[in-house]
Amino acid sequence: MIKKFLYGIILSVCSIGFNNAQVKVPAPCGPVPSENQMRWQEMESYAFVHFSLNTYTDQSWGFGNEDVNLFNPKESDCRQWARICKEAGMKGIIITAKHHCGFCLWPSNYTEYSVKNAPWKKGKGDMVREMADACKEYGLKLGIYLSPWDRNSSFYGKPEYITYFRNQLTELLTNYGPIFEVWFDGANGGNGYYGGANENRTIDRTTYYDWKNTYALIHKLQPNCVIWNDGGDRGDLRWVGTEEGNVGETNWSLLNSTGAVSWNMLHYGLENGNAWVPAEVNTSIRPEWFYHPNEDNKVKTVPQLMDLYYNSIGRNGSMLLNFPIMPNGLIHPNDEKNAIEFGRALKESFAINLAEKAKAEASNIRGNLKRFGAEMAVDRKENTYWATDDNIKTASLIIDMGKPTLFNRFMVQEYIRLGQRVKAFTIEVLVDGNWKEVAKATTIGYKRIIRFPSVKATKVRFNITDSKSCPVISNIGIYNAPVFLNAPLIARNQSGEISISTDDIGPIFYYTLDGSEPTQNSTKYTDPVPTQGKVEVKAIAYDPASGKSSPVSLEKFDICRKDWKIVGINDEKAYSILDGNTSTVWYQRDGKKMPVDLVIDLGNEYNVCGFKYLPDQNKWSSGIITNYQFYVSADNKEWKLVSEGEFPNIKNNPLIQIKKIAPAMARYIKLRALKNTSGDDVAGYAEMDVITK
Ligand code: FUL
Repeated sequence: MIKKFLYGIILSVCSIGFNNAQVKVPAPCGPVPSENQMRWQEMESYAFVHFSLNTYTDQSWGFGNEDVNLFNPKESDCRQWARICKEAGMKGIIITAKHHCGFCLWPSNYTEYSVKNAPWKKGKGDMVREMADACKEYGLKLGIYLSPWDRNSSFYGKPEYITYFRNQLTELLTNYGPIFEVWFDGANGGNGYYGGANENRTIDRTTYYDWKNTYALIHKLQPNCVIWNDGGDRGDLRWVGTEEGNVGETNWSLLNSTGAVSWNMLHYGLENGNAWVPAEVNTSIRPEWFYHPNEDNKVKTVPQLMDLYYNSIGRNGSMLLNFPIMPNGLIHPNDEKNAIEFGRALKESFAINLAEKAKAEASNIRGNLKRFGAEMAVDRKENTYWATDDNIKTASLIIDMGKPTLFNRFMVQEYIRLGQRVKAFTIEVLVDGNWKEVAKATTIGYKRIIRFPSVKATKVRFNITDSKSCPVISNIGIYNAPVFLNAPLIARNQSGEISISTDDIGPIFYYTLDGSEPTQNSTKYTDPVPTQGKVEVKAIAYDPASGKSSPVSLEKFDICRKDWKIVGINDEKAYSILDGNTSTVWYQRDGKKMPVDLVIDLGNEYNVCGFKYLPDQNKWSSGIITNYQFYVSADNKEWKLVSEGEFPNIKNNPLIQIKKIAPAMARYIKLRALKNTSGDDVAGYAEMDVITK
């Protein structure tokens, strides 16, 4: 009997062993990343640098006729750029070798419009070479931005341009060592200098560039390079539909390999797409991409950069953060300071993984095998993972930290070499013997980081509540990250009252009106503050509970708009364009065809030297003006045209548009809308203001 029993045990152990040997790694689920995409995804964060003739003309898009003699960055030092990016934790730099104006930062053999004819280094300089050398020195990878749209080239719009473009691409991909990414901007505004033609040239974006053959050239010259292309044939990576610095919380790394891509697809990916096309989140450390002195106090603060990190890398995207270069050839000290502090804050946030020393157990383990066990998700190794049996689509993993522990971040990664699977999950924590849900989320992908208010708990339960196929989780982290307060928002309404606010819960505000730095000894903000005339407001948020202060916010307001009247409009709502609230918009849709005029009576005569126009912040609204004329008048009868042109890149980056004019005495101003982004006759305004002397 005993013999029989032992025999039975031996037999069943053997059969478990036999079954285990049969348990294979999970089959891939849907499309999977290529080796190039994998290498790129693991970089996580890298930089852009925007530098060109625009840097010298205070423009965002050059027309193509700007003088090459302007380019003379006397102190230029790509090593400074590389050092800052390295200290900010970045792994590479993409340089704007050629922006839309056509000026080349390298001495191209195919055009005269390049550094070779600029005074910089007596025409012997090569900024791409210096960038490549600096990247090498700092252990960073090099990427290339080459604008397909070229407003300088006489070839643009003709078949010859494609050869010109490929010749330039060949120079860049042959002479500067390994390139990790090429970036093809989709912008195409139409008009330009085009070798002196000064005309509008339109192309068919779907056929003109013949991307198929350009991609083949890239694959031949740089087989390890990934391609970003906005609007052309499907590249290896996708844009996320905004330049604000976030991708959807639900973010599938999939799209269809052909067909049109809607905004939703860009922002959220496509759950059942047939191609792996992961998201790259691109944004600038300042509102605009190129350097503009008036943005020196608009540099993203550490809390804003941390938000960017969580809204890009923390949502299964990569983070591409731009640094504008100043005319002297350096990154501004404000940008440097914030970027380096951001790097430190990141290190501090993720220094200690509380899950690492913890015990892990799972509700289901594939074939009950150790190599697919729960501990594989907390072993720090990239190539091991916790996986369940094939038919399992819901499962839990408990992490036991042994004692009550304080934390506020949960990080999870799927083993994406086998595809992206998880559709939904929750996080619960065990406090005083009770499970409490702290977060509910959707997709994971390469990396997902969830933020929640600090909680002290012994165990964390990660529940996968829906999955396309059996879950495969490679890594889990639990962290107690420092919390940063956001700099407050300062606004002034039409009657001149200053208000200070924040989205954070709890802080109080201190402010100054005399230019001094606000501290806890400054005036405490309680109610809107009445002001008159020009005023400079600085404010901080302060959290009494933690004793922490936010970075300083600074806003400079021009004359008070109290006496302003919108002329000839009987709609009271029109005054929302003067209310200081950037989210209220007024649309002029009175059936008139473009051009549409907005006339404002300033109430008194002023020496006007510019105007500001903030478009609707929703890029899909009609009414976002792209081409304008600006007039001034003393009597609302005789008008003088003082400025005209374009509001470049206003749809993708709906910034306040600031246009300076030669000072002119005026009581009335007129903004004439000539064209908008949607090609209809609506003119929309979130805010209007003037700059006076
Ligand atoms: C946009 C361009 O038009 C901007 O100037 C900038 O280069 C940004 C990265 O892409 O579409």
